[in-house]
Amino acid sequence: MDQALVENDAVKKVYSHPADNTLSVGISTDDFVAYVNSNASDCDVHVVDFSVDPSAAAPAAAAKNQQQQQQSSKKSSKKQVEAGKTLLALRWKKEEDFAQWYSDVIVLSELISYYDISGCYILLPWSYSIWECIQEFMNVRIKGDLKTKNCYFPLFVSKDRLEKEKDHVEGFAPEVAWVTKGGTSDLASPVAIRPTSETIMYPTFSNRIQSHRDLPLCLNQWSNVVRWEFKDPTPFLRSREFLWQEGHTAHADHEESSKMVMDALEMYRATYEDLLGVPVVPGYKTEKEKFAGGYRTTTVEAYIPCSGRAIQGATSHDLGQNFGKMFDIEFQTSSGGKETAWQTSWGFTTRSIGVMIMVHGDDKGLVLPPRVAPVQVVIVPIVSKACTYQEINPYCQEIANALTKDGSGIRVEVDDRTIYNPGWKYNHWEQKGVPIRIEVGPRDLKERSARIVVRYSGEKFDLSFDSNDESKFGEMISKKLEDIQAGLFAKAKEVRDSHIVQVTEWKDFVPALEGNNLVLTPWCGGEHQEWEEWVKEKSREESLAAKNMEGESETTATSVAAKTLCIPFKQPDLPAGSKCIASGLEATCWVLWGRSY
Ligand code: 87F
Repeated sequence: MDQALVENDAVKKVYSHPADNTLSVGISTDDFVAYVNSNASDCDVHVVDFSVDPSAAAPAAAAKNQQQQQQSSKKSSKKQVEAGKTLLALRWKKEEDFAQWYSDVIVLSELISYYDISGCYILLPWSYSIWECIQEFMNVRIKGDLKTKNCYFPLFVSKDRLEKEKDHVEGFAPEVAWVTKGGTSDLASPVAIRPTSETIMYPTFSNRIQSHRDLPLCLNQWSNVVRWEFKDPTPFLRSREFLWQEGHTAHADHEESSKMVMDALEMYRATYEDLLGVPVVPGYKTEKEKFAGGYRTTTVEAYIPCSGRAIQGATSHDLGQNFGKMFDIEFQTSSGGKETAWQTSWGFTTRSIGVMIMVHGDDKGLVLPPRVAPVQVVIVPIVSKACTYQEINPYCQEIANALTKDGSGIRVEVDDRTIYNPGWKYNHWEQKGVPIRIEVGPRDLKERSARIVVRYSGEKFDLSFDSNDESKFGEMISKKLEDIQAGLFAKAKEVRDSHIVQVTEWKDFVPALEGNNLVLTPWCGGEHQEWEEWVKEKSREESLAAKNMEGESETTATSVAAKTLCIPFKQPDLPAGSKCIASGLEATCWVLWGRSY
């Protein structure tokens, strides 16, 4: 709590949102402090004087972030930063308290700033640049392989339109945000803010598609969407507004639309694995977990080692003709008949950035795969009395030029700021996850060499910089960046693979979950949705017992219960006579289960 609030008599009340953010309670500062410190709450008030200047060595942003972190910390913590002290390092180890570690990382690395509306976050340039890398990577494929064009539809959707496809919207209705006023006057009919764009786009599909010659119609939009979640928000993973791309396509037959579904999913696999270095399991959603408006849903599922949880990375839907029938998307076939178009939709969001942070980050902060790092190489001059900036900077610039020339495309920054010392800069760029640091000191200047430090492995080595053959230095660094990219993926994949276990008897199921694993089991398949529910309940019960817990809160975003993640495309051999883990019926495939986000 800000000391100014406690001391200033003019502040009569503080406002808080106990339990539910639809209500605010105003009470006197004294009563508030007394309440929080009492046994009625499980935390205590820590008073911080925000007016004290941060120490000279610290960047102003870090001091500000410190305040925001304290505001955002949910738990009572032994690790509060003392008044006036600046946060220079993460307060939490990843294994020690994963949630606190994540909050520290995203703020210290300057990815996120907090905002005064719950569930909404500011994407600072560092995270927005990552999103731009993702956009670049995907746009090449969207426009190329998928032959899909970018476009933009309006943010607002009328009530009539939104509710046109009743079945599809029904389950989602509580999350729709509405605009009810323009200035002070009530709108004659409120308009919704898009939670997804099927109902916004499909009337256009209906108008534009008349003949088989108008097909396929393949549109993509990059936009924001709003889903008014009531579960606890987490930056990137679950926010009320987020950024995404949504692809919507219409085709003349099911074969073509099915191919589009798979091609879009392959793009998502590539974005996770080849760009973000995050291994995923591609597969089909079960009937219970699929998008209700469609015919079949495919997904890529990622694994977060520290929490042992799975997370849906992206989805690609085979919509069949369901929406086509609702929205009259009909075309004249080449033989003169009428047919309803076959559609697909697919989406990928800024959640992917959160997954990447959680998978690669370490106790020093963010670890970025080179292909998405806004800065891939940072050059830090080491100055001293004997060797000044004037002497060393031209050499640093020479190295930077060698790395960027001939369109080699390496993203390099020379940190020649004079207000920070080298140690501060090492720390700063490590927190921000820059893959390679090049340290340049007096000895390097003399010997025309440089010290290379690799962020993810800590590896250090010297590399000589031959001005007659600068390209060699550039090639070595390019090669190293590729090795880092591959190394990060291999490391994540090894961890992920070691946490997928096969279980064939129920008694081993919850113990496997408790070991932070995803669980592959034989399963009786599509017609038996009730058994999925059974596993959910039974696993919740047994997990709570294993953890000595009584129950789960309604608003918690994560549950101890397991659900199906997908039926992986890549199926292990299923021995004849295998029985479903839940029903005991004949198994038809392996299904992947896990606790999830
Ligand atoms: C929330 C409110 C209203 C998800 C919602 O997955 C509607 C919806 O339709 C809704 N949350 N969905 C499903 C979205 C389906 C689909 N849309 C295009 C995607 C990928 C991109």
